Amino acid sequence: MEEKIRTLLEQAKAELKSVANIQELADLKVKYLGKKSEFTALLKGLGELPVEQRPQMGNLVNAAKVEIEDLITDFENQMQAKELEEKLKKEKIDVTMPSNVQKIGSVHPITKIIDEVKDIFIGMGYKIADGPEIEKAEYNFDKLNTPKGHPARDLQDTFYITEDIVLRSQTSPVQARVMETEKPPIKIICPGTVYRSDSVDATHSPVFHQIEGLVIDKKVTMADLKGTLEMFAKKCLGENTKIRFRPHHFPFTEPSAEADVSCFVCGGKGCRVCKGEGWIELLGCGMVHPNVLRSCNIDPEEYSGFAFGFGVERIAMAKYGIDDMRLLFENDIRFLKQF
Ligand code: 2U9
Repeated sequence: MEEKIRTLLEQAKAELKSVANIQELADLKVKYLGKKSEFTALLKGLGELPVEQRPQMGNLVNAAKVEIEDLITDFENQMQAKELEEKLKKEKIDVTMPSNVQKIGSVHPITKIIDEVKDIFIGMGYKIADGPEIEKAEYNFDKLNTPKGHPARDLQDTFYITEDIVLRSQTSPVQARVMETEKPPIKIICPGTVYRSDSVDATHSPVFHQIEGLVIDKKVTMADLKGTLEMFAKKCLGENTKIRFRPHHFPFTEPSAEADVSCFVCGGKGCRVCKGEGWIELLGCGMVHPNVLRSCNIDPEEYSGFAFGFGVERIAMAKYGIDDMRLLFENDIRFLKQF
């Protein structure tokens, strides 16, 4: 029996050497250590031996089984380590490979101008106000001293949804709403999209963007308006920028003015951007009309204020040298990626 145990052990060791994969190893384990293995048969046959030989033979069989089990376990560990190593080698990432370039968008020039203007006015203590684009005619016109019959209300110029509801033609209704709900002092700017029934060409679009500002407090004067807009022009277009005011008319301000800035390309000498003028029209402005204050429940005897407004597209076109407004709305990536 001793001989048989030794032979089985040697046989198992020899077979183990030629095992090629985990499955073959599992088969080997069943063959030598399983219920139907020769070792199990030997253990079962111990009862046929003389009583005094039984413990010794039992020990020999069990020792052989433990030896085979240990060898199999070692072999199993080695195989698993080898497999892992091969897997890692196969899955190795080449960090020097060029990556797939992610296309990252850029900020639209209109948004850039709006962000810059917001920053400048926030720096001067203003708040940003927002309001509906579908607006009551009452807020778009009546409260802004533009009663029924006024030429600015022409059906040809504004998109009417009903007789009383319009797509706002300016962001001024936002200011009217703030005046109604908040007590002065008020210092706000209102950037937003506005709509006018214009045909598309190089300088017009039925959808465009405006930024309007409003300051209401006690003793606000035209000097505050001029100082504020001069400061804004210098911060927006450069410290050497000059500003001039020309009388104008708006229904919601009195007196009203248009403001021009010295050309920020040629400094005032005359060039292609300013069309040889040396000046570029920047915005409209004025002292808020007493009728507007009254219609928004603010007493014009106690409070006064100034307002201003400009079209963002016009500023973007001048600043970036864009000669056709349509480029700002076509979303052509070749145009947009320049900003
Ligand atoms: C309230 C009272 C007064 C806002 C103002 C302008 C002058 C102005 C236009 C310039 C070109 C807009 O883009 S544009 O068409 N705007 O000239 N806007 S004063 O005045 C207000 C606003 C709100 C309650």
